[in-house]
Amino acid sequence: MRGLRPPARAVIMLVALTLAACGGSSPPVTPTPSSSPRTPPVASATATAFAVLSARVVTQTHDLPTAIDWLPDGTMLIAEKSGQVWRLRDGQVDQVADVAQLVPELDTSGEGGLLGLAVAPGPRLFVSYSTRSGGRGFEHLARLALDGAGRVIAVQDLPPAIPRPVDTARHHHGGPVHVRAERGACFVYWIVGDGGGDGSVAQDLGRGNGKLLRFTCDGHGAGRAASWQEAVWAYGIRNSFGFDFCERAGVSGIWETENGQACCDELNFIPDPDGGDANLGWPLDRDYPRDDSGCTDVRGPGWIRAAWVSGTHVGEEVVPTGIVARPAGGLAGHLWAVSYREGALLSFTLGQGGEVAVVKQYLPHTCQVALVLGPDGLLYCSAQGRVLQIRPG
Ligand SMILES: [Ca+2]
Repeated sequence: MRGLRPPARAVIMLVALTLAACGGSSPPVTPTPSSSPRTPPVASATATAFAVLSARVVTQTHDLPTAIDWLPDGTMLIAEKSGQVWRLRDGQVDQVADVAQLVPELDTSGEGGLLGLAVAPGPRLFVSYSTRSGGRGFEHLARLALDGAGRVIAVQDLPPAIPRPVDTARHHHGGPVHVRAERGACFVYWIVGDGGGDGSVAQDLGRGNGKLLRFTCDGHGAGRAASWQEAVWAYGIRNSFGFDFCERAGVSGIWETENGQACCDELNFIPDPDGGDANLGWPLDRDYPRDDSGCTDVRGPGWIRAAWVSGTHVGEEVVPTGIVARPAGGLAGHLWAVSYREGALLSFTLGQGGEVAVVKQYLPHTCQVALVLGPDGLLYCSAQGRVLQIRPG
């Protein structure tokens, strides 16, 4: 993540938002980039209704929460960059794990640390984290073993750790983790960043870096070999802090936020039919052609074209992190993502063809990294030292 600049404070604001369908029910609108150097492109609104949006602090935390999920009984689990995992139940917070104690090699420098958390049926808990040992850096996807009280007693790696291509790199780690049920089977998805350097590993199918990986929940790559090499779902990824499952124009798939390079942050959609062989372009798309209308995505043979690309110049990046693509109730009708740079929520409204028609920014200085859909249908985001609930009204 570039430009680590925490939002100055949590601000509870009232905002207006438009309502439309996630799959796209609004008429297509041509995006009109903003001239502001720190505002994402904004098009004329196609509002069909308005509501009020507000944020409230759900709980204070010790560090930066990187991931939030819920147990089947409604208990909220919060993973912090420092390695601690907390549960919030009936207003009480207690610690269920300190991964830094269980894994002394945990590397929390730069963008590293405990980075992903997802709950699968069982319940089974999956996490991702980064380590450093012997001067080398690694990315891990692991399952947490629990005792009878629900506390973590061991961290069990699933695939072998993925070595970082640049051992001195402190960024582009891996990354967000989510679980999806598919035809009654459980799959865990994990994004691993390119690990720094020239990004060439993202196009190398023999390396785990720069990939979206898909495993069965027992740790097998797409039901085949128990290795990350057999688990590549998408490649050509640079540095992602968020993805979610939804549809676009009637096709199921995965929405993903991507950082950079430079101003050209991306919102990508990976159609499920392309899974296993989806190329998001990095680093071949390093040099976007740019003009006054913004960054124009280039499309190489077989690449998936970005659904949206941010600004024209360095400084116009939004640094996207968490994303929710399937909100319900008053929040439905948009994709929601966090801009780390602004600490703000971004709403993406799709046109009938699934194109990004409207982008708006809400609640500046509020959210930083995680953004998830709660069991109550509301959004939850994280910022340094807190978890917030976002609701209409
Ligand atoms: Ca790309």
